[in-house]
Amino acid sequence: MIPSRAASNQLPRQIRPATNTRMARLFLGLDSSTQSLSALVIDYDTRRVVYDKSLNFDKTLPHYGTQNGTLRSDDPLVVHSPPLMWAEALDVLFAQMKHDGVPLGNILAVSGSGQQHGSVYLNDRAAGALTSLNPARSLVENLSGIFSRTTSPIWMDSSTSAECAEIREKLGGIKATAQQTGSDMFERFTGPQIRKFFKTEPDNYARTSSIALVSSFMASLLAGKIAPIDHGDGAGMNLMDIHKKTWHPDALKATATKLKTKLPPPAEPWKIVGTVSPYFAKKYGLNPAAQALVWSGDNPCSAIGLGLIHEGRIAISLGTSYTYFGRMKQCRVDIRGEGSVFGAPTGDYLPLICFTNGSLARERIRDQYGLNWEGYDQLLLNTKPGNGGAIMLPWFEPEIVPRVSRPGVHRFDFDEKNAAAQDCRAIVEAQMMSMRIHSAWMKIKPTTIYATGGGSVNLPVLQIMADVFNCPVHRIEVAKSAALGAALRAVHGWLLHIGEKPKWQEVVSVFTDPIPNSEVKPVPKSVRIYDKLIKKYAACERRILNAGPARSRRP
Ligand code: XUL
Repeated sequence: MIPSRAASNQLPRQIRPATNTRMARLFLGLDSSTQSLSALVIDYDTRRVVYDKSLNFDKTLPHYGTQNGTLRSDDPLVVHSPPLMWAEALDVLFAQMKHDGVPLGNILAVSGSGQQHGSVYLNDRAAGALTSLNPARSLVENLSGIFSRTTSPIWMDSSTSAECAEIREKLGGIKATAQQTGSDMFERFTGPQIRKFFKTEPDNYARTSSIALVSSFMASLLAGKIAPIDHGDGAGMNLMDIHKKTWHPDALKATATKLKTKLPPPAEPWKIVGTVSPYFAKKYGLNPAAQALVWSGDNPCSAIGLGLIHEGRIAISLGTSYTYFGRMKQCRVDIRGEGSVFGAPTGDYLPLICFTNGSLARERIRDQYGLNWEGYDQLLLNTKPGNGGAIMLPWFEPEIVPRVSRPGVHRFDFDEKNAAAQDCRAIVEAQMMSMRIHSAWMKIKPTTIYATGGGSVNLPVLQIMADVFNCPVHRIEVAKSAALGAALRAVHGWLLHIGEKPKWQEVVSVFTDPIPNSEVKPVPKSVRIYDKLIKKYAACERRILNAGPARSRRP
């Protein structure tokens, strides 16, 4: 059993620790991500993570031939995964939990998180197979012959530009598409992926009686019946009316024929699909009365796992790419089509923007000057906030936000003698100013920022973040934020189910507390400098974007 960081925290008074006389209230969160399947069990009363295990697809299930969980073809734009691998992983992980002595019989509810956008295509045998899963056979054997498409396109697939253009045009352009579905058409979103299947494999599309997302497919296995798609993940399809949270008739029509008959209804994120399938109870000893909730996407689940339950609390994840997301009470979409709005597990909205040039871009500069991260930070600290007016547009790779299809790094007003140090600072200042500019459509003034991901250990980066946003920044541990969020969603759904009125604040308490003493406060003088500099940054960006392929002062 692995105690979490939360375990060592002081327990708030209102939370009663489990005693020997009371059975622990355990909840299971699963996370079916691109590369792995994870399980996290939490003890709600003691606020402890009591079990935490991950299974890597490539290593554990090499017979599927995946690389980082994906199947590649000659076309680099096409990226699929085998859905049977996800099912087999579920068997392996439950067997592992049983072997590790996890008290599965005490689990009260299960929920999960799935990589967003990926789709699974089932034929008319699927519903019957799911209701009669035989514990004497493996899931793979039980599911044999239920797929109308053996592989699933996933979020990394970008082969649907033509389909995006076709659907967008029918919906009335970028602004209208975003206003209706929450996002402009994106290649990885499920609608354009379904359209491509409909166009290129019409017979197999016709044989498809049910289309699932990764999340709803996994929930269907757990519940032993076709599970609904929750509002969080449903919004990542370009098929759901983001306001009414029902399938959008025009989007369905623009995507493929008879699509409505193939989609389960969208459901609230706390919906209980049923008790868990007897398959898991008989085979692994899972509590037969445990409630199986709908699953959601990894970003909505992470929002809960990070404690983003107040509008104004923002998470900035500094990974390979950077993401900026939070909670939004009233739906506002990005009519320029850069950002997305998903449903949030709290019942309202989750606005999200994703930047390709995150750590990756900082690594380029670090390597260019032969530095390690300490050396990088030292050079950065040789310069002052505002960088003497030097501005960089760091588009080493094509960028999502703003949309930049032809990469290029653009520098303005650099001092040639101090270029290395200025580069180190310019890139971080650029990333933070760009986040501030391109999150303006959310109309949410950050009051607390939670910094996560590998890059969040760099204090100078967090200081620039605090100064640009004029907002305190805290570090938060998130190794398993999606699985934790799924477990907390299971708690919330179960409490509702037994007639309580759970408050999110209480559900996430302790589990999502920031790292103690990690607060970085904004420095007023620097805040004023960035308030001025951001106008210059925006002007530089406009100039380059309007000019097309750009000029740079220095290669
Ligand atoms: C979000 C997105 C990814 C996937 C995989 O739009 O494409 O974050 O959810 O993690």
